[in-house]
Amino acid sequence: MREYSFKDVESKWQKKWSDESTYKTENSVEGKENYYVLEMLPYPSGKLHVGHARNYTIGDVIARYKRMKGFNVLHPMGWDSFGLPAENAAIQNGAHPAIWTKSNIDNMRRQLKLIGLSYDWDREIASYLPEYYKWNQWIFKKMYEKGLVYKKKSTVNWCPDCQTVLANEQVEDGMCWRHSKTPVIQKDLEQWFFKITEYADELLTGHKELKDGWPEKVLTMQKNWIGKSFGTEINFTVVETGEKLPVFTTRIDTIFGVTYAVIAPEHPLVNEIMKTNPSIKEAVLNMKNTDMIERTAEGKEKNGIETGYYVINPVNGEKLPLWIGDYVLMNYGTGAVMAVPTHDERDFAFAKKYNLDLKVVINPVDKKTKEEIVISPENMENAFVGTGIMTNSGEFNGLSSKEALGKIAEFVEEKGYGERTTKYRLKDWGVSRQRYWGTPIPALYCEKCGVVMEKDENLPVTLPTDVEFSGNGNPLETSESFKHAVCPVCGGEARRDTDTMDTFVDSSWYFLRYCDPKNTDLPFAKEIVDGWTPVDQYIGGIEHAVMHLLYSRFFTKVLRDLGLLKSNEPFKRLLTQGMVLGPSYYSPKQNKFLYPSQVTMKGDQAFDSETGEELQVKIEKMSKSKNNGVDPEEMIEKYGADTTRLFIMFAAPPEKELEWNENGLAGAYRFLSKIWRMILENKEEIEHGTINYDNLTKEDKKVVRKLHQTIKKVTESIEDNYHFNTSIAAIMELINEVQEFKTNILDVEKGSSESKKVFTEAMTKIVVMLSPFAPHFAGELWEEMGGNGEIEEQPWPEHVEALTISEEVAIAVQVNGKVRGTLEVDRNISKEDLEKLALDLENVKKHIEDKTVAKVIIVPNKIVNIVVK
Ligand code: ANZ
Ligand code: ZN
Ligand code: ZN
Repeated sequence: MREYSFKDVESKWQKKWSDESTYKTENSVEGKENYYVLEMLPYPSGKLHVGHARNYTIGDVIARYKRMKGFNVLHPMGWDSFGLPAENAAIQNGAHPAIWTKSNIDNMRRQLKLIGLSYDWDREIASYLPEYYKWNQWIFKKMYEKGLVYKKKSTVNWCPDCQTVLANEQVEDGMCWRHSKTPVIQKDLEQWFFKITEYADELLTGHKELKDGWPEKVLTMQKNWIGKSFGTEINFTVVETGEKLPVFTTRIDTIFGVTYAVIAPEHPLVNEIMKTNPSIKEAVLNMKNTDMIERTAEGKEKNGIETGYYVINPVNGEKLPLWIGDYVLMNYGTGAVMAVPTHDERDFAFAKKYNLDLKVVINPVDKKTKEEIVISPENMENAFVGTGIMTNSGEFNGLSSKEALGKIAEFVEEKGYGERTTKYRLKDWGVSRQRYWGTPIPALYCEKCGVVMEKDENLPVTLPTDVEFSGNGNPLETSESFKHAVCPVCGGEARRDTDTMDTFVDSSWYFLRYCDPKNTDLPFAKEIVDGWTPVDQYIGGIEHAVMHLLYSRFFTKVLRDLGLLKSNEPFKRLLTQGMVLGPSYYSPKQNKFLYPSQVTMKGDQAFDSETGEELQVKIEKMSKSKNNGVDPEEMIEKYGADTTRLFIMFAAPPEKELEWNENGLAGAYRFLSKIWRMILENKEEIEHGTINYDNLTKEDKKVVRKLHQTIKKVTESIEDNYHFNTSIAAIMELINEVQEFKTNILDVEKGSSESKKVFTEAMTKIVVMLSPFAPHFAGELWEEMGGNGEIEEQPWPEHVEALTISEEVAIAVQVNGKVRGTLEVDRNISKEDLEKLALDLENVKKHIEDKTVAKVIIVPNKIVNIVVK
């Protein structure tokens, strides 16, 4: 017998798939429905990590399964290839970012092919290529013409090391996401923005369309991110200037309990106050330089500056002190807050710290007696944030606070003090980056014409090569050829914008480009994209819940409104795969993590092989910093791609965490080897042909039944949220049964032709069902068994319900409604025979001995009830 040599098998099939373009996809195929399965495209960092391998294998199994189910499947791959690391590499070693990027892509593409992923490589895209980013510029222009792109000065997060603006999401605990030791500072810059807020409401209501296909967790994260609040904007009056100070509150019911007001340090009023009260300048500057994330962190101590100014509460004319506070954000609401320390936690902490007044306006209600509990400020240890009965609130006293919320809002509107409004936490998307390795923004500045967009026929505005990567500032500004341009309107001299776009722009519509990747007239043709989108199944990490997944939804809606496509949503179903975990080995003495190769195991305990020191073992997310990652390529080298794929799919359902362990891999390898041997060692038992079900022995029937039960189970588990682990477990059970059949029947009795056909049928279906998981292996065995055509062309097996049912049924036998025995009988037994068998049971005989049988009632396949008198 030929041994299972995965290397030969895998390279053979990979070559064949490539030579024959096996996975090339047409945009439509007569009689087939389109199905689009997509994994989030990778950043070409250089090497695949195990998380990639898991993500893409899940997608590949789905793609292969759907093809066998008769769909015309689109399964593409590409590269999110703009961004900082390429530029940092350029700074370090002088090579142009394109060179670094291209060689990383080449290596990772080679690795993807080693996994045996069934991509249509003809549709590959890379965002760093002008033929791709041209369309970023084109879409930018279209959005500009629609008023969805604008420029404004704004305070931005700035990393002094990156010398660039960071998105809020790129700030982690006040530090740069790439420089964990560099505090982010605040800086005012002119920036381009996308008006995502114009779609805030639709991004929320659109969740209705997604609720069946997306994890609830992701929808909740988006909902919180968009942060829609209903409230009231009410005007206080600044005593010193007579000007209005609008504040936004969601708790207008507490308006009589306001004891001071707070504004953000960036509030325009602060500049005026500093003119008359310069002593606070330094404190204000300090406060402004603390970054936003830290300022608003929960539980963070609140800092304030007393202004010496006062405001008037419109509802009761009270004169209240005005403070500047770091817990108030300029870019939410109006940047000013009416503080009610008795009923708001943040205000309470602030008032306690600075000894400000407290006034209770809502009393709680006793849950049991339903009576009002009068609380007083002296006894409060926390703010009372619940609902209750109104007090100290003039004409609203005695109302429930819930009712008062509406009544006071009406009152405020009637009196003209303010209005009910809706606010969102979602901010417009700042897309300007002061970096080289991104899509140039197609804007120019002309002295005569102002801000103008480059002409369509001059797109793409390509990245120049006469640039210096010094590590300081924006390299684009060092290019003379780039900066000096011709005004597309007047033909005079113009200066090009040297900002590039946030790379999230690239990934906001790439899934549309795959549908029509070579289009040179448009980003994509509408009818082609409409034939594929929304993407039927999207797969990626939960870390993209808010940015990428929200931006893609925004882009889809914008492109729809531009008439470029039909869908409202980009991704019909979303699967967020779990993390891959592995053991980490920490040495307390050396204060570092050791590599598994440096560790010796004794039972469950781990020791440093060199020093003998006992190490701390922890199962945690694989990461470079913990030295606990596995290299997928090494695993493929050692066990083969099919084994690696099978292990990944078997070890956990896709959405759950997966614990890597080599024993599991070895087990998967043994499983495949067992099937290999069962087929190659028993070639003389292989007999294709139609099974005559009437001629089967009891043992034959048992195998047939198990086969059909397995087909059912495997298919149902896949259809139920892709629980591949359950599918594989079912196939393993079937293999054991077939193996028993082979040893006990085929080997011993030299089975009949019918038994051989049963064996062949079972092995054939096993190979077909394994093919999405272990495609090279299945292809090889299919060929060995002399299957017709290619395995990829085989339809997914369907079970026959009747064949899943056992022919023996257990029937309860009752006498006057009491169970007196059971019978194992053929399900097709006649009523007469069944009645005879029932009356013949020893225990039944005992109970009817001295009585007369009046009636025998038979419920087919369930019960025989003997009625006696
Ligand atoms: C008075 C009040 C009394 C409030 C009370 C709450 C409880 P959400 O629900 O997140 O929209 N607020 C308003 N603008 C703010 C800003 N720019 N920075 C920080 N806080 C701000 O939060 C709305 C509430 O957050 C508002 O309602 C306001 O405090 C505060 F018992 O007004 B409230
Ligand atoms: Zn940085
Ligand atoms: Zn001009």
